[in-house]
Amino acid sequence: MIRLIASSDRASLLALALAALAPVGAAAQDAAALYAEHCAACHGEGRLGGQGPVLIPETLGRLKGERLEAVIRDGRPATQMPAFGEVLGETEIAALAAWLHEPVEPLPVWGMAEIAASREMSGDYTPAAAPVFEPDPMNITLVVEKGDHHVSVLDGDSFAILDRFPTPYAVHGGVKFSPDGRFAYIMSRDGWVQKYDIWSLAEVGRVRAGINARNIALSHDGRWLAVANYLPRSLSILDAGTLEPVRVIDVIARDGTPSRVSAVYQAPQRKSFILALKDAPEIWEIATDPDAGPFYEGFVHSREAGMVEAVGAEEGLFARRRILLEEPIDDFFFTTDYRHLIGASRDGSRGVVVNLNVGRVVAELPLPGMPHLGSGISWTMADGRRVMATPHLKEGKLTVIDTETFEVVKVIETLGPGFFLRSHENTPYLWADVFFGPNRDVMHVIDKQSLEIVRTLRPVPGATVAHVEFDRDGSHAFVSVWEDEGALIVYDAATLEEVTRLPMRKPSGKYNVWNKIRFSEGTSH
Ligand code: DHE
Repeated sequence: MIRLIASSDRASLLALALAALAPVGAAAQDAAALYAEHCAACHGEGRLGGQGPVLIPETLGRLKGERLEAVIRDGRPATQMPAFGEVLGETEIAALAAWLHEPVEPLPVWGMAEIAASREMSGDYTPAAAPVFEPDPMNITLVVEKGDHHVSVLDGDSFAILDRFPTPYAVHGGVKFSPDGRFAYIMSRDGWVQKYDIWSLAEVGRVRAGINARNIALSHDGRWLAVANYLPRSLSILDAGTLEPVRVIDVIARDGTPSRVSAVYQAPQRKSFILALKDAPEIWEIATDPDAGPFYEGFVHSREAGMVEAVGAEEGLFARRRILLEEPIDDFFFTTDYRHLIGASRDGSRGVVVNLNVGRVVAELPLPGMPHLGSGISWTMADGRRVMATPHLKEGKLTVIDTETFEVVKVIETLGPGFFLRSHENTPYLWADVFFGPNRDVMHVIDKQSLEIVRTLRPVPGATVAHVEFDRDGSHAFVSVWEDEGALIVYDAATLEEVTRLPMRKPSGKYNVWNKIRFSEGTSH
């Protein structure tokens, strides 16, 4: 579905565009003029998106140099991005690609007014009184198809697709569900948040909560939806019912440095959001409890063990608490009781354990090879020990950690670095993909007790397989063949035999309503 920036924002976007197009040399001028002529109509005058995606360094990421030039020259198949190879010469394409990686300055404003103006509620949406389908609404799994920016609604019993709807561009991070499992919230890297009614199989509406966003989290009571932003440096809080903005919190470190928010997490037992700051050695906790008491009353926990200093009188809903660290950490794994988190050190060599109650680092552990703690999952061993496992983005191994002592229990060697881990309380196995390198077409199945690989699946030789979700009772595992002409493969989770294969366009994350709202063991939250 095509979405255009609201007309009320055009004036400010034009101002931004003029700033972004400010001359910094002839090449830049030329590139800016080329952009205005050929790209602005779809990607916005200020490069902040429109019918096409945002084109700024933060969203382009690794798409740079020859890869970006190739997209401009050849277009993108199965999208509305045309090939400009016949209109622009090689020098012009190279200049344009280089210019797109220049930051937009000054940083765009995206506050309450801009968010509110972007909100679009679906005119034809009527909430159904009961699910409009027969199957169990708690056994629905949403499958994000990155290939053509859609979500498929999968019935976990019959494996039928009940609906397939368009999403904003470049959905990232976990889809979140209202506590009753009825509504789904889907976020794109361009900052759009889409609300979908599973009972009605219909979009409720969408709103742009940031310009470059990371992920979303729903409060413990389902009332507030927090959006972590890189651009601007803020946390946007929306009313989860209406999608109206209720608060934009500028994320400014104690020393005055504005910081990107790497991610926001729901901490249900704590009745709070936990924020990972990218550019500051701080963790923030934001209360989602209107009665948040002295715990939140504006205390800063200092680097010295356990000392606290009062800095204000923040209390009640959205009160903020800072935890000061020696260095920024992000990509958090939370223990089941939300008392501790493990974060990854910036150099990707260590895990840092923070006790959220006392607000300080209580342990460190060796985790070389860039642990991907956000994908960590936990379970209980036969001897009663509660453990967690994390993949590593740069090494072919999984590390299993005791979550009481924070000691390494075992390092499991795999056929390459993986991205995601998944399990379910009713299955004896955890499933670990290999996402990078020559063996990215395999999925390891590992026994949760012996910690040995019991099967290595290679369903489509040469095709990336990644990310697993289970149905409600854990009897089936859904695996993505992460390719443009990809598929969702359904496995019997006990026999590990293939049950069926559904063609899909680059399926990525999959989210089962029941497993997510019940915080199923084996799901990363
Ligand atoms: Fe993700 C979840 C961060 C790259 C696909 N990713 C998350 C979450 C974070 C995160 C903080 C947790 C969100 C939540 O649960 O709400 N991801 C990052 C990065 O920092 C990183 C490494 C670099 C970046 O560009 O942002 C990164 N992620 C990727 C990809 O390249 C992936 C494979 C493809 C994509 O869509 O961009 C990717 N990330 C995912 C998926 C989830 C996710 C599918 C949800 C997993 C789940 O099971 O909940």
